Amino acid sequence: MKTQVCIIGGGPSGLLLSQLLHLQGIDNVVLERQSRDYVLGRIRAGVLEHGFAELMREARCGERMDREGEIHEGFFIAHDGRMDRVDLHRYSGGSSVIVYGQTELTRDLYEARDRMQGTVVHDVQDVQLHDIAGTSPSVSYRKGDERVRVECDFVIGADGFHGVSRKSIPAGVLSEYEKVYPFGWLGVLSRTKPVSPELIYARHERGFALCSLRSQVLSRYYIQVPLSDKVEDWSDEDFWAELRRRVPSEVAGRLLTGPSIEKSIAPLRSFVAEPMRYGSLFLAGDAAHIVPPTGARGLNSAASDIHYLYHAMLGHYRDGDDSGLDGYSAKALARVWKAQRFSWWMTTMLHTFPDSLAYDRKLQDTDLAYLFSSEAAMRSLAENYVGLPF
Ligand code: FAS
Ligand code: PHB
Repeated sequence: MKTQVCIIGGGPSGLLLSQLLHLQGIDNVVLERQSRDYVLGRIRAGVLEHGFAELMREARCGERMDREGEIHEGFFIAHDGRMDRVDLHRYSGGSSVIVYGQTELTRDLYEARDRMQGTVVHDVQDVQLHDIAGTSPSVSYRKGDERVRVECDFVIGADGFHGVSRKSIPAGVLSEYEKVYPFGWLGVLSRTKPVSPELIYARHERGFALCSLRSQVLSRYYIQVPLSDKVEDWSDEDFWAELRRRVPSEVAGRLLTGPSIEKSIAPLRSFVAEPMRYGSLFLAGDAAHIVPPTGARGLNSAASDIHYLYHAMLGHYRDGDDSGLDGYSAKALARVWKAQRFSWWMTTMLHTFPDSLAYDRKLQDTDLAYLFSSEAAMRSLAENYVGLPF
C-alpha cells in the first residue's frame, strides 16, 4: 500500500487529521488496533473548547455537534457547602465551551470518513514503524495472517498513551516528564436528568466530585477514589450515596439516580514526551501528552496538535514549505505545557491529597478565595478553560 500520510490510531486525533487532509486532497490511511465498536464503546471526554469545535466544522463534521451539543457559558465550583459560578462568557471575552461527548464526535468522524471513502483499517495487529529517521519511511502491520506494508512520506503517531509510535523513538532522543496523582476518578454514566444545567466541580474533604452531562437525558458523574479501589468495590448505591455527601445539600437533594450504564476508574497522570517529532514521525494527542481530566484539557490538547499538523502538511504538499513541519514540535509543546499547567492547577486546587499538610489545605482554601475575589484570577481560569488560542 502507498500513501502520503500514514496515521496510526483511529481515535479523535487520527480521524480528525485524516478527514482534514483528505478534504485537501492529501492521501492518507488510518490504522486502528481495535474494532470500530470497541473505539465507540469508550466513554471519555465531554467538554469541547472553541478551537476543537471550529476544527470539527472545518472538517465538515460539526453539524450534529452544533445541533445536539450544548453551549455552556459557565460552570460551578462547590466548596464549603456553597456554590460559586465561574462566568466563562464574561471573563473569557464572550467565549464558551460545547458539551458534546467524545464518543459522539468520534462517531461523526467515522461517518465522515465513510462518506468520503476514507481508508480506515481496523483490527490491525503488531504495527511497526520502519526507517522513520531515514528517507523511505513505512509502517507495517499484521491483519489476520497477512503482513501489509504501507509506504508513505510521513507517519502520524495518534495512537494514544499506550501506542507504539512514541516507543519507536530512540530512548536517547526522547525526554519524558510525568507526574502520577495518588488517586483516580470513578466515573458513572446514567440515563437520568442531569442534576444541574451547568457542570459542578466539587471540592470536599471526602474527595473531589464532578457533576457533568452528555445531554438532558444522559448524566456523567465522577468521584475521586483511592488508587487501590476497583470498580467492583463500588455498587451503584454506594456511588450515589458518596456523590451526595460531596456536593452541597441543595444539589444532593435534587440528584436523580439510576442504574449505571457505564462505570470505570481512570487513573490521573500528567505526562509530556518531547520532542513530538522524530524524522518523518509526528506525535499527536495522547501519544505525546496526558493531563488529569480536571481541566477538561485532554481531548482539547489534541486539537492544537492536529491544527498545527494539518497546516504543516498543507504547507509541505501545496507550497513546498516545510517550516510548519520543522516548527511543529516546539509550537505544539508550547501550548501543551500551558494545558499541563492549568490541569495540574485545577487538580491541585480541588482534590484531597492523602499526604497533604495542613498548610497545603490552607493554600487550597486560599486559591479558591483568591479566584472568587479577583477578576484577574477569574479571567485566567476562563481563558484556559475555553481554550488558549492556537
Ligand atoms: P486515543 O487514546 O483516544 O486514541 C488512540 C487510538 O489508537 C485508540 O483507538 C487505540 O485503540 C489506537 N491504538 C493504540 N495503539 C495502537 C497501535 N499499536 N496500532 C494501531 N492503533 C493503536 N479527556 C477529557 O478532556 N475529559 C475526560 O473526562 C477524559 N476522560 C478520559 C478517560 C479515560 C479512561 C482516558 C483514557 C482518557 C480520558 N480523557 C479525557 C482524555 C481523552 O479524551 C483523550 O485526550 C483523547 O482520547 C485523545 O484522543 P487520541 O489522541 O485520539 O487518543
Ligand atoms: C465529562 O463530562 O466527562 C468531563 C467534563 C469536564 C471535565 C472532565 C470530564 O473536566
